[in-house]
Order: sequence, then structure tokens, then C-alpha cells
Amino acid sequence: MQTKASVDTVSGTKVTVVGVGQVGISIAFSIMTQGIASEMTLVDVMEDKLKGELMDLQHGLTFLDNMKITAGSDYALSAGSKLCIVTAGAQMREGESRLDLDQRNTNILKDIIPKLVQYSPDTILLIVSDPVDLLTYVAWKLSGLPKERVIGSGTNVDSSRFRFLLSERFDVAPTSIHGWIIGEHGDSSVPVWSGVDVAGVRLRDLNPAAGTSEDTENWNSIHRQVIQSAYEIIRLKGYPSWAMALSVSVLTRAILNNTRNVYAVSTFVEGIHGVQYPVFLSVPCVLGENGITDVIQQTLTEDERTQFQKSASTLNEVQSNLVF
Ligand code: 6V0
Repeated sequence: MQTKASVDTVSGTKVTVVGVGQVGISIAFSIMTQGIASEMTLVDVMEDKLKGELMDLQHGLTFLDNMKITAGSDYALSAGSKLCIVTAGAQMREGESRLDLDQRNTNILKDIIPKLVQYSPDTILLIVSDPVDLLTYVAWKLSGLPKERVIGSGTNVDSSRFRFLLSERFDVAPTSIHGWIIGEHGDSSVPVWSGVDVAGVRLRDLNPAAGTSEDTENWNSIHRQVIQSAYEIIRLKGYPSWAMALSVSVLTRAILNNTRNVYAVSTFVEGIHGVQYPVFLSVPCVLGENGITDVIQQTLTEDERTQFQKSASTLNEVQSNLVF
């Protein structure tokens, strides 16, 4: 009888998660329970935490499809990863400016990205650490990978929050509502009100002012709730994790299984919607085994285009002050 299980070989669906904090470990758990990957490696700088999380996850494998899980601070463990997910990041210190934090997170990526690419030169990078659009640009620059292989988790979770809140108002399932949040993952995100529809019936056909300042039905309060919800979750429970983990696991599934589903993720947008800067922002993208294969250019209203371009210009300004 052969005792070596086939899970010991790299099958092409190996994932590495860097950073096993609240977000990273929730992503790892979500990927594991959904049976998306054949092998998963966890990397962090905290050895004890890694060891504890590894044991805890491994002890649950009896209840799931088998997979190989490894963990350690040595990036050699990540070798042969089809996808590397980066969730390592520093939190803001008291009195620290946004730019200082951006620079600290850039320095963390300077430590991580070259090692990931050294051991998995053909990998796809999925950046989750915030500020995600900025750090996806930094990861792209540091990695030397083609831009379609460097992706930011972007507004996929914002779009999910948007669709959930719309679903409550329409009283239909979130999966039956199409609605997109594009642009920056954060305060300047852009809700595409012109594209909200249920079964092809557009909200704007029912209420042409929906989402505008003239709207008496106040649909835009939903976008304000989307922006606020991240802060609200942090205030209430300390950190957002579950929706984020599910959001990243569907992106992982799309890449590993080459599903060609369309998700709002952060990608290089120079030349898209009139953007003139080399920045990463979210737009609906087709995801598959080579990363982003196509960008869906929505027909935006003039106002939506202007908001999108404004995010790009702000981001470009911050980007040009970073040292790396
Ligand atoms: P956390 O719980 O502080 O975990 C961060 C982890 O990163 C810790 O385990 C650290 O040890 C590890 N780490 C730090 N430096 C390194 C390094 N050089 N190499 C390896 N590991 C390192 O944070 P949490 O998990 O809550 O959040 C992680 C990041 O995700 C932060 O930047 C958040 O702001 C960001 N989020 C992004 C979201 C998004 O929608 N894009 C959503 C939620 C959080």
C-alpha cells in the first residue's frame, strides 16, 4: 500500500496567505471550508500564532475535503503558489499621518513581495492590506509581474454590502440584484446607480433621480451606509472579517477554477473612464486562471465618470509621495 497521499504534490491550486491576523485567518478558514485549494501555506512573522493557527485548522480537516496546510515564516514554504494573498499590514498609530501609515505598509510589502515572487515567479498576487488600491500599485511595481496578475480585493466587498442593503429595500435576495460600487475601496467609492437592476428592470427607469441629490426616495443613503459600515463594524466588534473573507474566497475560486466570473476588483485603470494616471482602482473585471483577462467598461453617467477620475487623481498624488 502506498502511504504517501497525492495531496503532497503541488496540483496547481496552491494558495499562500501572508498575514494571519483577523482578516488573513478568516480568509484561510473560508478557503479551507469551501474546498477551493489543494494546498495552503500561511506565512507571518509571529511563529507561535502561526503554529497555533496551523494546528487548529489541521484538526478540522477530518470534517472536510482533504488538503495540505503548512505554516511558517520561511517563504520557501510558499513555493509553487498559483495565488498569493497578502493581508499583512500595520494599523495606524496615535498621531500618525495617513501618509506615514501608507509608507509603513509600503515598507512591509517591500519585505514580502520580492520573496513571494522569488519562490512563485508565475504567481498571481491578490492584495487585501489597506489602503488596498495604493498597495496593489506598490505590489505591482515591486513584483515586476504583468499588471493582469496583480489584483486588489478592491470594492468586491463594498459591492456586496451595497447589494445586501439594496436587497433589504427591494425585499429580494442579494444575488438577484445587480449593483456595482467601483473606484476607491473607501470613502470616495463610486456607486453606479445607473446600473442597478433586478432582472433587467433598472432602478433608474422606475426613479430617474435615484442616487442623486434630487432623489426624494433617498437611495443614496444606502451608499453612505456602505461607506460607514466598515467603520461601524470596527467600532462594534473591532475588525471586519467574515464578509471580507467570503469576498476574497470567491475571487480565489474564480482564479483557481478559471470560472471567468465578473467581480469588482482593483486593477490598472490608466486609460479607463478617462483616467490619465497610472493608478489601481476597482472596475468590474473577468477573473480566470491568468488573473484579470478583461475589464468591463460600464457606461457611466458624467457624474459617475467625474467621481471616478477624482479618486484617481487623489490616489496619484499620494502615490507620488511614497518612497520604494
Ligand atoms: P491584524 O489582525 O493586525 O493582522 C496583520 C497581520 O500581519 C499580523 O498577524 C502581523 O503579524 C502580520 N504582519 C505584519 N507585518 C508582516 C510582515 N512583514 N510579514 C508577514 N506578516 C506580517 O490586521 P487585520 O487582519 O485585521 O487586517 C490586515 C490588513 O487588511 C490591514 O491592512 C487592514 O487594514 C486590511 N483590511 C482590508 C480590508 C479590505 O477590504 N481591503 C478589509 C479589512 C482589513
